[in-house]
Amino acid sequence: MELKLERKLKELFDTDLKHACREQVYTALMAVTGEELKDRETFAGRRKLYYVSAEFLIGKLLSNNLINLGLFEEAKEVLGRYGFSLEEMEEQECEPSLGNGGLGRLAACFLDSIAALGLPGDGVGLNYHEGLFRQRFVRGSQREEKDPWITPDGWLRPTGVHFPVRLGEHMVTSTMYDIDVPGWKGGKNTLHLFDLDTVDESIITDGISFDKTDIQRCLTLFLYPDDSDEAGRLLRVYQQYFMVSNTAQLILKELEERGFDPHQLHEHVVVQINDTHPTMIIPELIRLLMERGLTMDEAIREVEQTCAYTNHTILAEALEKWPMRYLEQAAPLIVPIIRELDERIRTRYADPRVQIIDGDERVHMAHIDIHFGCSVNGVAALHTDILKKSELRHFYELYPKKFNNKTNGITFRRWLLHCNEPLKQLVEELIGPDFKDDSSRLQDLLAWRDDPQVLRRLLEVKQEAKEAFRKDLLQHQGIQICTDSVFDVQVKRLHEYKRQQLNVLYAIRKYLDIKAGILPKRPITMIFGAKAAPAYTIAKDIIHLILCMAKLINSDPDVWPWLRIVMIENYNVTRAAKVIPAADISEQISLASKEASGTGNMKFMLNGAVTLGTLDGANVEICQLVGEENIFLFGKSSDQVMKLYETAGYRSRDYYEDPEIMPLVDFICNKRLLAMGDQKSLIRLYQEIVTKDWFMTLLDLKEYIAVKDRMLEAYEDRESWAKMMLTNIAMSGFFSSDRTIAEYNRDIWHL
Ligand code: 26V
Repeated sequence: MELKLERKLKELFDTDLKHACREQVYTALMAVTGEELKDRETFAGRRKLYYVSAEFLIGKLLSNNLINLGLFEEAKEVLGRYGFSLEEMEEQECEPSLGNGGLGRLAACFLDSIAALGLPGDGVGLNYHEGLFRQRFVRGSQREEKDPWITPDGWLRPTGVHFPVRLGEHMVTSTMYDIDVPGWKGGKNTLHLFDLDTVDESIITDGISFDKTDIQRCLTLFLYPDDSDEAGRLLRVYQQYFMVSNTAQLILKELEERGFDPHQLHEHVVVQINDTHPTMIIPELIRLLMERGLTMDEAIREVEQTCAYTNHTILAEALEKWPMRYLEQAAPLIVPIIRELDERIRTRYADPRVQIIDGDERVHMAHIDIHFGCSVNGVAALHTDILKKSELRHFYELYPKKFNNKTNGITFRRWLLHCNEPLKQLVEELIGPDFKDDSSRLQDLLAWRDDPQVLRRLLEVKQEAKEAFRKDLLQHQGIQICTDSVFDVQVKRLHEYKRQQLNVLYAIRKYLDIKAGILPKRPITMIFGAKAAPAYTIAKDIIHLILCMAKLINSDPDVWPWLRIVMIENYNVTRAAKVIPAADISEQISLASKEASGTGNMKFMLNGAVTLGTLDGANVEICQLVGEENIFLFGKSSDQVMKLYETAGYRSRDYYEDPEIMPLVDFICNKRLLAMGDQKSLIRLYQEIVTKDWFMTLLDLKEYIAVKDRMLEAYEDRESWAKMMLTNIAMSGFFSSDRTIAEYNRDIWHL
């Protein structure tokens, strides 16, 4: 490594490690790492996977790549010897924000695990120039800014691959860019990101606004452009068709290059459709196979056995149903195919609930996937059960064998080995290095459950991570926090169903207690981090409330020594890797039945935080693994919640009128808060909770407060808390994405 860095510095800057500046060392390190990657062999096999996804939230790659190349320790050592640190190198790397949250991060973890297991599988998506958006807080509210990430010394490589794509009335030519995905023990795969050369950043005006009708100049500017208006929704369909037409052409090109016939597609190719965003790959592949001489029947048969679909949400508003006229405008070539597929389903099944095109000429994307794919999977046991018995039950009755569960996972390379060095070291010292290859070995830690010395060391490791996060927050936001306080963390996308508002109501409760002289045993630091979709008004109102509460508390010397609220600005993968190791309490408080899985919950568990959660998503499996004595549960069950929806049995006002609840909700419109913030926003949020509260915040509020208080109490018995931490870490092995991917391969991909 040292020699290679020296050579690179000489070649690029005519300098050496002794004299180079930080920027030069960074450039050289990136280049050397890139060359090591280039030399790696690509995985090959009889059948190849294409993981198609509108999002890949890959995060910064330098450390990740060094780890997978086996050069991490060496790089740290060499840099250290010359007065540099790997952290300061990482600081210089831009984070690509090519995802919203869980779904995109899952895709990135999966790529890592596919390569770790040595399976031939590439990711395919879009090369958004400005990512999602960069979040800034201005006068207590979220502002969106563009977030450019493409730099000349980055990981993105142009390829000579181009495809013609018919977008609406125009033919365009794509360019494919590649990012290497190294395996943990050698080999590599590729993430292919498609783009249009005509895309023009200069059309962005004021924040993230641009002319959404100028398709050739805006197509891949942003991820999920605001779909609150028609032009935004249409642009999304253009993006989706562009993504899948390129993917389909790439698949057939590579199939032919490998010497196979399009008639053999399913024997050599499998396509995993990540949520419904890539659904149009089904009609597009059928179309292209027919162009290559297959009959429609043959083409459908091939594609059916090639494509598999993952569902990531049961929220009705998130299940895509595109008006047929959007498809006619953006993707006219596949419209006749979709109509034909719809006809075939109509002749097979009379039930209107399983049709592809509904009475309003809307195309139900998930229905295409289910009828014309070979597998439908949910992402946690509870989620798959709900799909089977409720959301997709009419389909489950038709195709029981297609349905299967694949509980999500996370890559331990990033979410332990990289982000929590001290914990990694302690674990390795206790149980040896085997857990790095076989995460289930973490269970060996249980042997130390009753060892006071080990438990003390675990607490010290946590303290170290809290200290590191304190510094990070001070450096990035100028906010000071106290590491002797409890770190209570809720970081995830902002959505009403995730119920950040429930957490804020707890903060209000504590604030009122402290003002009344009832002090907590120990100071509490409540840490939030969340981006809200630009057009999601109530989500932005919740951010505003959090920021107003933070300000109110900060300006009140009665309160801030006991309670702090911090909101991480521009929460992303990089910030996640800093805050998760530092967390004591992991807030997983979605309304039961609504969070398909969650993956943050797994990252916290692995890093020794204790979960405060509802029995939702993968929390259910966390609870089964650690036992009820090592998790803090509250709230109505998913069955009870679904019953309430069915019978329209929840009225938030009934709960609001409870004398314990009313003052907390009313506080949102308290005079001091209104004077401090945006009245319209606070009143709107108050009204929403009192009159609607679609995600039933008030239903679980009292129990949440009681259980959280009990949890803070439990925190004071440091040794028994450390036992809970240890149990959580020890049992988290199941949530390695290596396990998840092995299951996908065993049951669906057969690579
Ligand atoms: C999408 C949309 C789009 C329109 C507005 C509202 C809305 C709400 C939610 C979504 C979710 C899209 C799918 C998604 O990101 N699902 C997440 O997937 C993760 C990986 O499987 C899983 O852990 C999360 O529980 C699930 O929410």
